[in-house]
Amino acid sequence: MGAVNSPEVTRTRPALTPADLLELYRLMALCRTLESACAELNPRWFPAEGEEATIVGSCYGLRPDDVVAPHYRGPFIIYLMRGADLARLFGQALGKSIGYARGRAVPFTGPVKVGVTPWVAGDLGTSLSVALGVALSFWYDRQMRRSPHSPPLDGTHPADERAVVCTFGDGTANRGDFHEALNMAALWKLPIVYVCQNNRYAISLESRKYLPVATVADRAAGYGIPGATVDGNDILAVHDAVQAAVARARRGEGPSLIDAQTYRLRGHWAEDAADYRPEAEAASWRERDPLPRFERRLVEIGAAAADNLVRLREQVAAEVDAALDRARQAPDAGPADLGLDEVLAWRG
Ligand SMILES: Cc1ncc(C[n+]2csc(CCOP(=O)(O)OP(=O)(O)O)c2C)c(N)n1
Ligand SMILES: [Mg+2]
Repeated sequence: MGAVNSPEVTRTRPALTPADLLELYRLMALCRTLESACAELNPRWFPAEGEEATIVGSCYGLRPDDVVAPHYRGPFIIYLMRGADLARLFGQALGKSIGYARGRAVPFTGPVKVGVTPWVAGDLGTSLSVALGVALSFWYDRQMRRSPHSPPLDGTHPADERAVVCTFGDGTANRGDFHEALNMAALWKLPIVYVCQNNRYAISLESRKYLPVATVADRAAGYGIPGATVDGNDILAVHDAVQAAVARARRGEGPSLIDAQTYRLRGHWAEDAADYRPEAEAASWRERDPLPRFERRLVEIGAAAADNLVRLREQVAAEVDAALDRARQAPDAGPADLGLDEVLAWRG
């Protein structure tokens, strides 16, 4: 059975401006460049090349007071979109003292101050529960403001419309945390959008060996929430579907589940040659690479000239080089960065 594409999720949003389209392209190019830099630095980096349309499209256009709980593959571009500093993110990947967690957490975690959830564990699925907690806190604030004991509301409070976007992998969708989180979110109509960054693999296992349904979005019916599959290599399709689901969450109508179908162009880790995948399969997905695809579309619709896009890519490459230099020159995180003084109190 294919997923029923609920109208709540597939309804078209207002058009993006030409400036938005260029920004989406710049962000995708930045994502690709910084991911390949991280993969070069660390053979155990989880490269996101090929998944940029899903990653950027899901998180573009959110409000600063929304919260994103990102998948571990490709979170840096999301942190940047929310206001993080690229050199500090590279510092994070390199275990430098300028890294946001100063060597104290998994390298792909991000700064909570920009409205993202931290990675509290490398255990897959736990991030869905943390995201659920954030959505619950938004819901709770809303209930408190509407309680008969609160002062009367003067129109809708903007904070009542905050939403959470939670992205995760297709393998992670089989964790118990996924089912518990979606069940509770559906029951209480929590303001959260679940986006499966479905790259068809969990390490070397292909999804047909662990997914008994055609798409992850088929599971939405089991929770009584809208579900939709989208072409995860088409940034506008992803953005449209997620924004429609976010609007629904803001209206207090509850969660949605979107399966964005994409492909991991590289291995699970940077050093993984991914030779367990048929070459023809990888080749067919390389033809659907979201970056050149969006580039062709921008040129076709007259939103950008090809040379403009080349210049944008050059600017992105220079930005990544400069940030990387700054991170490399920073001191390594050392014992002082462990911050024992922040977690232990000594009695003399
Ligand atoms: C609870 C748990 N089980 C297993 C692992 C080991 N593991 C790390 S990444 C990964 C694959 C996850 O696949 P998916 O969710 O599809 O994300 P992708 O790597 O494809 O982006 C697995 C099984 C883990 N980190 N946590
Ligand atoms: Mg996967």
